[in-house]
Amino acid sequence: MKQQVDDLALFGGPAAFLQPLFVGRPSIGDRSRFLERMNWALDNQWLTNGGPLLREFEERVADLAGVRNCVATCNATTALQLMYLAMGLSGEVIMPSMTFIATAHAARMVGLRPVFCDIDPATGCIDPREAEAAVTSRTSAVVGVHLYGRPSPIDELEKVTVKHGLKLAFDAAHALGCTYQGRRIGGFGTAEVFSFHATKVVNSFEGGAIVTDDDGLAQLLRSLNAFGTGAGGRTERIGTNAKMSEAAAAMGLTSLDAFDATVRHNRANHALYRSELLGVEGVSVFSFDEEESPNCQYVVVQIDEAVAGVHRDLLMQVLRAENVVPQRYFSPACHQVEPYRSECPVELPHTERMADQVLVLPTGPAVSGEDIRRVCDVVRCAVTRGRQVTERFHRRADQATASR
Ligand code: T4K
Repeated sequence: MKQQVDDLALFGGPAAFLQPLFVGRPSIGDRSRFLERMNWALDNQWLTNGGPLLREFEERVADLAGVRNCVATCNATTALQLMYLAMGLSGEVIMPSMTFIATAHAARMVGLRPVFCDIDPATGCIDPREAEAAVTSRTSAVVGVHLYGRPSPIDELEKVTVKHGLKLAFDAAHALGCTYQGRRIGGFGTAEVFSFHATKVVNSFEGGAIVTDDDGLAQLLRSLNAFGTGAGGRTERIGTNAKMSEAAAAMGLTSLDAFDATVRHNRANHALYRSELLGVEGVSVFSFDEEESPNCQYVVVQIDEAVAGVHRDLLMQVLRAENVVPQRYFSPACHQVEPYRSECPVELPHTERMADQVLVLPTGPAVSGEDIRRVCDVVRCAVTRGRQVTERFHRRADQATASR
């Protein structure tokens, strides 16, 4: 137990963990099943270009998302680019700034201008009123992000986009298996994009997918995904190569096999973090509606320095000294980094506050209840003695400067 500031590793105490405890350890599933699938691909010498493993992966993702079509890609960033292109977007696209930079960069990569709007501070997701206020004659679409798996306010966004004749799509990178009002994420807007990066709840090493109920759009996406090839194998348009390989699909299928168990584990981890940090003033744990099948792949806390006496960045240093490796998803927010900061300066107070406070703590199949108790022990010690930690840290830094 960390009782005093002296017990913290940052100030000379023993580290809580011998090995680093990471956010985003991959959910690998049954390794022997993965190797079986790989052996099968090698035995049959079919490694990419729409092989059987890829097709099975696409079918299972479509089922999980409750949609007719899934087009798997080499990663979600490229999937976003293809989705934007296939939707025929132009000019400006309104999106939240509280997201991974890929949501915005993918738009820029295909010649669109991301226009950032503020979030609802209660949910972290795009605020539909702010989205509507950002509409101009150049706007072609609104892109919502289901932040950490919490669904965007889809109904309200639909109203805004219908009213202004805009398209609607979602970056659902975090939201595999989650629902909105009981309906599975994947079938909203024109299309949605999942990520299967190594750090996601289902991983295919690197991977992504666009899911949609629009069969024509899916056909166009398949073509864009493979050099602009049409159904007869002829080149019909400009396209790229963003295909998912059989090796990636083998990993994706194996990770999907483990999906239910991973989510059960994540939910238990999330509940434990909540109970361990309950009543620690200045720390709030981002919650999920249990009725909406949250995958709980991220445990997100917000540190209110005014109450805790310690800033999120210093708490992060405290944790790192203990061999805990948290992440600041998403700080800085998109509008706070180049090129957007210079090109389209904008103030988004709720986003900026959240970006200043947010910290993602380790979870996933590799993180046990005992690990979580130890992480929370450090957080409790550092936050309940927040002012002391801050003073001590600055005093030490001043002494180091003076002795130079
Ligand atoms: N939209 C949204 C809303 C997203 O969050 C993302 C990606 C995208 C779109 C684009 O999806 P992809 O194009 O990537 O499919 C990570 C991921 O690279 C990125 O996929 C993810 N979001 C983002 C939130 O996080 P980093 O820069 O934090 O990754 P890295 O390498 O620092 O790893 C994070 C932690 O995971 C580390 O503490 C170590 C651990 N880790 C990582 C890898 C790669 C492992 O334990 N094993 C591993 O193999 O971006």
